[in-house]
Amino acid sequence: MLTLYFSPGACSMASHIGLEETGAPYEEKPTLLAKGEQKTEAYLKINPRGKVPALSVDGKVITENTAILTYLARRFPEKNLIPADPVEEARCIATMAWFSNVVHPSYQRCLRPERFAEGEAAQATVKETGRKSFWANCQEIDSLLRGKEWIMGDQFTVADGYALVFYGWGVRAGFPMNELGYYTAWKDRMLKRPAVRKILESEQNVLVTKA
Ligand SMILES: N[C@@H](CCC(=O)N[C@@H](CS)C(=O)NCC(=O)O)C(=O)O
Repeated sequence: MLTLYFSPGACSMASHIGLEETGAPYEEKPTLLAKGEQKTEAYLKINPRGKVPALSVDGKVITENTAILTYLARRFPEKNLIPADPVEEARCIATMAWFSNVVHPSYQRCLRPERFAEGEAAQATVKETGRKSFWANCQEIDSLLRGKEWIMGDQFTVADGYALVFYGWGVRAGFPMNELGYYTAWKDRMLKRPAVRKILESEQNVLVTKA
């Protein structure tokens, strides 16, 4: 049994989309960050770091989007959710690691500067540099998509669902995402995928709620 712990609007949407794209049955366990549910005793038994997503596979827990998505893609090879060629597979994992290690933290600095510095002035600087980095990262994603259908080229992969998280966050935080032509055209292709649309609607993501 696959059970996904996620919070609507959080980075866990990457794993939620990946799981839905496998077509496999799974159980959903919404764990609402706004209510602090990631810090409850029960959830800390699932992920002691108090973060979403977490995927339980017959009781064994996998954390980190990059690991969850790689696991799902390998478990359901018939869905072609990661390149079969080992070098291309590693490049796909590298892209997801960059999303996790660089892109996600840049957004966190815009949203939660108090986690990175004390005092109003220092936090304002963290926020401003976070905004600059996040925007530069979105521009880099835009160039990664130049001339391509999907992040890895012709093949849709689990990295695509991950990249959509940041597009939504950019819209939510008021960045001019529609200036990023390749990223925006790709986002429109993503919205045409039934599995993607289903998860965006179920999570009430800004990309489907904002006309
Ligand atoms: N690198 C991790 C990041 C996980 C993470 O930071 N999740 C955030 C939501 S976007 C979270 O659970 N935050 C709750 C908190 O920090 O209290 C991954 O990709 O899974």
